Amino acid sequence: MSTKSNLQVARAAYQPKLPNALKGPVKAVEGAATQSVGDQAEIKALFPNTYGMPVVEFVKGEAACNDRFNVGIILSGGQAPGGHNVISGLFDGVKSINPENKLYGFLMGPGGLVDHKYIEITPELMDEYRNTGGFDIIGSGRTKLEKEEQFEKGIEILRELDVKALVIIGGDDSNTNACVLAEYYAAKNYGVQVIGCPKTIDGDLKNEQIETSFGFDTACKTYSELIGNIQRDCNSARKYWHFIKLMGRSASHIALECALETQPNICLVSEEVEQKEMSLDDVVNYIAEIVAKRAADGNNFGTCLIPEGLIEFIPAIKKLIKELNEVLTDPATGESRAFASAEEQISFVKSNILPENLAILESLPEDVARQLCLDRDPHGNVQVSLIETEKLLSRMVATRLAAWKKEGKFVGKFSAQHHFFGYEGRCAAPSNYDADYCYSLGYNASRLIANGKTGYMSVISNTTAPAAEWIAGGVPITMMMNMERRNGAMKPVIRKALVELDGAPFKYFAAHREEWARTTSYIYPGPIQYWGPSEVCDLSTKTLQLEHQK
Ligand code: FBP
Repeated sequence: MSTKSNLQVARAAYQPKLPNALKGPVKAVEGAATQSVGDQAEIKALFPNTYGMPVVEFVKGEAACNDRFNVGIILSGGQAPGGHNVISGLFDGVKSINPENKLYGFLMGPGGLVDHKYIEITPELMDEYRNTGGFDIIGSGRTKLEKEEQFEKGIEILRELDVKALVIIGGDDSNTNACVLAEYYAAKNYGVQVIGCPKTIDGDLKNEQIETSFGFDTACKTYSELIGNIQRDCNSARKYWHFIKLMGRSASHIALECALETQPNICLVSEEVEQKEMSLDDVVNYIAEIVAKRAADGNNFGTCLIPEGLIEFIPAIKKLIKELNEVLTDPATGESRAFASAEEQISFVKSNILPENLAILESLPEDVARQLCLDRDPHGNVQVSLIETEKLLSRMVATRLAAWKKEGKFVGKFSAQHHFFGYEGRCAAPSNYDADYCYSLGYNASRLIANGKTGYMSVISNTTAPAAEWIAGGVPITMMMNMERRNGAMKPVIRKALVELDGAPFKYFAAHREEWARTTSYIYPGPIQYWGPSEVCDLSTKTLQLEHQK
């Protein structure tokens, strides 16, 4: 019996599309010197060897080299569909330069580099993983690569393996660290290049140069299929309100994209909640009013999408989290303080925060307050995926509606179901878009390496056009940086892209949401398709389409 499904076997044979510019030998065309998006003087001083480098575009031309070299690769942070295709693109790219070239994968994230845990990615191993979801070929991890001793441990193994370049596949934090590593190796003249690759389902690693992070497309399509299925069920039984929390960390890109794809009755957008300075109470009122209006029309059912980071954007809670982050950091080391137990940590927090923040903390349901006080991820982020906002909101809406019922303001029934979609989509088999985009990102990284670049992010743009017309090149990571306060200190970081309220995707949503709230105008997108008409199989996200229409 085969260990693979027929779909897996057929999908393994898919040859991802490459931009024409990357087919055959390429030459690098360099633009003018660049600047960081903010705090130019500080970023320049911190990155003297990698600041100001030009944007690079590849066009057909003479190959830069056909040298023998080895490359290392690291998968960093949360899984995102298409990671294996970045690796296969890189693998095929380095082999096309010289078949003797080798690719090493460091195991379980950046920690594999520091601990010298790696495997060689052989042709047989690579073929097992082409066009599959997941990061399991080498595993991923959240170890933060930021200390000199880690960089020094890294160079030991990179030298031992004769590695010319390291490719780090990660989100904004991991690419920030990739840039710090590139600068360190350049300053020390270690001769190892570092290239970043934009990954995250959250969609928040994007800017003027990066159209989208990989994995966002497949993850949103997977969640939208599930939301569509729920909406069919909901519209069939007409008895439940479904509260659906969607991953995405701070940014609401995933929730917004899913709303554009499925037209739910409600979708909250954290960035708008912050801009309108809404309290938790205001958010509850907003939902309860829509539930009441639908009930008045005889519709005691609906769907409500909730971005995972919502709680962090309610201004009073944001202020509280800011203070919590400072209090939980040891100013002497810049590291998180260590506590013997969760209880000790909570009591330390309570006795060290401002009275107004303590009042907010104590007004929150106990489970939410507890989660806010406890552990951060290694980059200092609140672990929002652990906060059950969907249950919190539906509980509060139920209480509000019960009060309104007594006043005669609510005449219907309210019964809720809860869902959290996150892990369901992070390892989905990549859509054609992500399969092609990721393969191109990896292949393109091999060209950046061959051209001697370091401190660059692999970038593929114009991706709403057919793949043949995509533009390939590299952008200096320093160009995306500014200074931000993290864990109590100012740090150089890649600016996180939140939903822009004057951007085309949000404006489209805002123009239609009242209609979607009242009338039931659900869309049922169905599963991702790999074969069939191009308008079904090769579509990018609605977010990207709307952004490109402007
Ligand atoms: P990255 O930013 O590392 O890509 O991770 C994204 C994400 O899926 C978030 O949406 C989510 O909040 C977080 O990872 C969950 O982290 P973990 O996998 O550690 O539970």
